[in-house]
Amino acid sequence: MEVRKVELLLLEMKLKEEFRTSVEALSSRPVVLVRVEERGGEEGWGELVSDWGPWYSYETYEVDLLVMRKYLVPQLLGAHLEAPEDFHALTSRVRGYPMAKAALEEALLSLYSRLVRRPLAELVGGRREEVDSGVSIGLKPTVEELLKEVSRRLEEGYQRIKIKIEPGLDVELVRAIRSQFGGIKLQVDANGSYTMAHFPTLRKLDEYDLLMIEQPLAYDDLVQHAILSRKLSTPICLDESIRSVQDVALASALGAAEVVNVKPARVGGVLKAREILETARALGLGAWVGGMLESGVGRAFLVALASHPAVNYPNDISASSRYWEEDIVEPPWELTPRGTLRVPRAPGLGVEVVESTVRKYLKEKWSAVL
Ligand code: OSB
Ligand code: MG
Repeated sequence: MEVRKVELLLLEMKLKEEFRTSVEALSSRPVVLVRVEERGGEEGWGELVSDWGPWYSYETYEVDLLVMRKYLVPQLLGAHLEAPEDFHALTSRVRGYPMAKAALEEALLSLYSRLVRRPLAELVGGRREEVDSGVSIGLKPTVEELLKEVSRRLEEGYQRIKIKIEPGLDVELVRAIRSQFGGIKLQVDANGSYTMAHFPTLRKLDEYDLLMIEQPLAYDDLVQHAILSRKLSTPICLDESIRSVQDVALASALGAAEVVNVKPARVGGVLKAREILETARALGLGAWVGGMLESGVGRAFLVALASHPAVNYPNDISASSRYWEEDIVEPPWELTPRGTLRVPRAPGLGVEVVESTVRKYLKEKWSAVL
């Protein structure tokens, strides 16, 4: 496969509801779509998920656009790739910027899927026909609002609830949810906002039979997670701390986590994410696929990846309607009555990008042609 043209489309997509975490409050997302076109005219799509600012990761959409245009796209244009895997060797001189690489790798992967007429899921070792859908709920102004949202999501059929927490907004929320909704599948995500000084609070959370506590401590501190893990019975899940296969091996050796949240964007692509899933399984760690509030384009890759047999918890992959009034793909991603999303069998994304909707949200566009 040889890419002749790369287009980068900057969209701004308004979220239905503000999404607040311990690191930011987000009301819209910068969505950069990558469209690659091959010699024969076949196309592929990917999505850049980096944020307005360097809050969750050091990457931002503006910096990533620069890195893509100046360093990654010029290496890709005209290069002969046997398979999407070759993209990683081709760009290995570029250190870091996993989200920028993931966006381009996804576009190549969906292009390749169309060229060889095999579904995306199959290309990443997926086996399932449906993936288990959970929902991630942001911090709310009041406990009542949180309970209303949990109730609505359970009615919609989501299999498990994840809530964001931060110091001061934690035990009370979990206690309220447990008393109103009983033994539902429930987990919390702190986005690294606690330290061991908060141990008494974390110890209290340990009493609520949570599926896991996600990224309680700083992203760059595996040792403290290992210490915490030995003191709690609730499994520790790592998100921000895991950027590579080596990080999973280290976390496992230290006993810093029992579970990993695997996000293609955070680890440099869907193929990298697959390696991490397989490493986690080999080391006896649990795993599931996390999200970055993807549009319908990025969601296709999450769904494909979550069909991998190493996934053994519900995923942060919700339906289009949880995020957007109008998604940019047709059909939108919809929840089945079983609380799952169906894994498409059609090659490419498995859904169509709706150009007229893309145009509505479009702010800027760049293209590079060979
Ligand atoms: O920490 O998992 C996270 C969204 C943006 C950045 C970080 C996180 C999240 C989510 C949302 O929790 C998951 C989703 O529904 O896409
Ligand atoms: Mg997280």
